[in-house]
Amino acid sequence: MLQGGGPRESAEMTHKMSISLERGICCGFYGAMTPNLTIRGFEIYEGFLASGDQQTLVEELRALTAATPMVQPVTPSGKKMSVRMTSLGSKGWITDRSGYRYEAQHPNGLDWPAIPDSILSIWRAVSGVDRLPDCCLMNYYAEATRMGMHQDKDEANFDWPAVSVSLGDEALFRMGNDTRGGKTDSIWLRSGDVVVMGGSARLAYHGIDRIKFGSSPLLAKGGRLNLTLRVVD
Ligand code: MD3
Ligand code: FE
Repeated sequence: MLQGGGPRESAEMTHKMSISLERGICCGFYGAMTPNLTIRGFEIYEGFLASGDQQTLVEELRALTAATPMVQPVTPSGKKMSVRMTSLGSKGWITDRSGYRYEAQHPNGLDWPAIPDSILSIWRAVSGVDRLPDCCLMNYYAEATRMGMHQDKDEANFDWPAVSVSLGDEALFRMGNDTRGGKTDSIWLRSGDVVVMGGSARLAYHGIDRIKFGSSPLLAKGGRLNLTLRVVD
């Protein structure tokens, strides 16, 4: 365990207000756009989004996904996942009895909503690449939701990084190796933290062991919302 539950004042000094979501541009930016923690190639920007920007983003996402709601996916083997998911962008990640894949429509037949500029601004600020993501997968963790260790390999080119945004309750994020098993490191991700998975981290096994339900006031019903931005093809 590399980080516990203590305050992260230095992180907040470095990154809070690093982006204004309302204006969609970088401003009020106190330091270099560099992660304040790097573990196994995972670049962690603690406290990247200020709490007002987190609230704005959650409200925007609630409105955007009203017609393409979270669904509880089923694995190809028929097991219900505990996480609930929906997507934004030209492609969304889904799983059902037919397999894991990206699709252009929600299971209800509607196109996924476009990824808003507020989210693309986060990608522009930290990804280090010019191309924009095709998919923003939204994962919702209610109490007792977890995500087992896995790799993300349904995308065409693993040279592109992926970017994750944590909103709401704290989550214990476990980072492993490019093959299953072996030693791992874990960190508590908090609301407003951003993680960039590029290079060796892009194909590393990772998962969410548990959340601290009720630890954040951001989501009215509690729980955690994670956004992952991906280049699909
Ligand atoms: C994306 N989500 O959606 S985000 C997932 O917190 C996923 O909901 C976790 O793992 C969550 O696939 C972790 C961080 C993460 C880490 C490695 C990745 C996202 C990634 C590698 C490739 C693509
Ligand atoms: Fe993943």
